[in-house]
Amino acid sequence: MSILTDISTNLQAGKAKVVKELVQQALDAGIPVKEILDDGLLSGMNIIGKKFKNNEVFVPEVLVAARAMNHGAEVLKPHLVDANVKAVGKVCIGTVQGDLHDIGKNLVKMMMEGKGIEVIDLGTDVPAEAFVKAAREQGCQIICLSALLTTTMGMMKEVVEAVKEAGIRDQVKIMVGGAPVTDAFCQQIGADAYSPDAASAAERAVEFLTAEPA
Ligand code: B1M
Repeated sequence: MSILTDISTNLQAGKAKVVKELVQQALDAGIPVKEILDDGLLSGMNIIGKKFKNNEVFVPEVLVAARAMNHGAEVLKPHLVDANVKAVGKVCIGTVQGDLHDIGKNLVKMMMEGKGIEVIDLGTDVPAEAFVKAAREQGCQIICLSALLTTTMGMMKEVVEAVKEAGIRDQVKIMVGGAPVTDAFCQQIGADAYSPDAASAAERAVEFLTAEPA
């Protein structure tokens, strides 16, 4: 069995400590970080997702798998940092109110930090006002929103509205992502950019932060 299959299998079994060790072994063996993430960690998470959908596993099993995923990703974190990165700006990120999924958000945060962006992580279940407060008080140039549920993605519109009401819409970009979110939805709610994955979200954020003022 390859080490990547091993990572996937142990992640599905929720063995966080073993997953951490295997990820380190994979790095030591020179396997590229993206391969470890895609073919080890995310592959395991996808299998758990399918089993969850088919009622073959339930919330407790998914929770321990998610914990193992986050532990494994932490080991990859230092390797996601580009060499010679300069500080490019400040972003606040969170999973919207009512939603507790944080794996995608954490990956976006890691990729952004790897590009020299300072990321204020507001966590999960974050109300619209908390995004506005963070943007105002901490001077975030971008608000990044994650949602994994069709029932919570509507909260993204509330954040856009709250930012408008606070009178700071022209100072802050709003980026959105998460499995049920689409580019059409992004446009419909008046956000600035949709990204399908963590790497493209980080690239888009850098584009916003380094753009010449209009
Ligand atoms: Co939940 N869950 N879950 N869950 N869960 C899903 C999302 C679901 C699709 C499973 C299913 O039924 N097939 C389903 C949603 C259905 C729907 O709304 N259409 C679902 C459900 C129903 C639920 C509960 C309601 C179940 C219940 O209690 N009956 C409940 C809701 C709790 C709540 O939030 N209020 C629930 C609970 C949970 C757990 C707590 C057990 C656990 C979360 C643990 C955690 O996150 N710490 C969990 C998990 C793990 C999943 C699945 C299995 C995996 C999600 C995940 O982490 N994927 C998921 C099934 C699936 O996706 N196949 C499922 C990996 C992650 C890397 O992908 O987050 O999409 P993702 O991130 C991607 C991109 O989307 C993008 O970058 C990432 C990778 O590059 N991205 C962004 C994400 N955020 C971004 C933000 C950006 C840009 C890009 O900003 C700019």
